[in-house]
Amino acid sequence: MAYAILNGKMLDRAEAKVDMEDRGYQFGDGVYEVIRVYNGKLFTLDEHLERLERSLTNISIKPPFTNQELTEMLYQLVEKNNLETGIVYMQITRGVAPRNHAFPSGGVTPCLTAYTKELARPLAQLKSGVKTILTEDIRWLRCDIKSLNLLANVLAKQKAADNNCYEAIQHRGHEVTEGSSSNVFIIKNGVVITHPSDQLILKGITKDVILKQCESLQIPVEERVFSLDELSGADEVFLSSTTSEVMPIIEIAGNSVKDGNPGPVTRKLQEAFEQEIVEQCGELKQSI
Ligand code: PSZ
Repeated sequence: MAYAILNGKMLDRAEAKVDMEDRGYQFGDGVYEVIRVYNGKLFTLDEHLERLERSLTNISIKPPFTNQELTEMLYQLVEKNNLETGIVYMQITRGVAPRNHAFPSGGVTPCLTAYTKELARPLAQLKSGVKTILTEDIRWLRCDIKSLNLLANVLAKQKAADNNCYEAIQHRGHEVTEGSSSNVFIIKNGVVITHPSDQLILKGITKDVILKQCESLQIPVEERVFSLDELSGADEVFLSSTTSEVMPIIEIAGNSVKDGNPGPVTRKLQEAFEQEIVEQCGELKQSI
């Protein structure tokens, strides 16, 4: 049997039901996190819980549980579900109330749900690299909040899928922001360049791990806006996310990145990322 968490209680997944007037369902009025599990351990859990807290604060939802309580709950969930390699999905909405755009005046109890899913590392793609398309970034101006409102991201990802691509790289005019569910990095003359973590992108946990590793590997980093021209002229391009790790990009809108193979700096960062997984979660059965 699979288990899920609903408002602090461990339930049979099939029994864990939410009211149709939950504001997450009606307005997307909530935030979420996806956390990677390797060897039954939650990778960069503290960083995810800190970001969740920030997202909640930004939309004026008082955290219904402390990070300590969440840590205990999520570990119980992973153990109950015997999860080795996969993800934990967790969301918190403002709660259930009669439909009205403004926050419920009498107060409302936030609704926490969490479940797990088995998911292998995308090893074949981590080796080969992936293809991408370009699409205009039509999202709102608070992309730093990990909001449940993902309609623009969903449409962008579907456009990628329709073109047999792994990801859609978004841009505001000539400026590249991020993928539909990932951060984007380019490498030019040995320098790693990626969009600053401002309100136009999500401050990826994976991005931050990679930036720290660049520092220890003495790879120069420029966190600055870069253009579509810089993207197409890059030596190497990769994307990062909780499930995609350090994913080489070998094609953008039908044009190959350099010779169409993952480059040396990307490979070095993949290796460093695997080392970080091993340090936090123990030995991996397979590596890239
Ligand atoms: O399973 C999946 O496809 C996942 S798990 C996490 C993501 C996708 N994406 C997170 C994300 C995002 O949605 C946007 C718009 N930008 C960047 C990221 C990367 O964030 P981290 O590294 O925290 O997962």
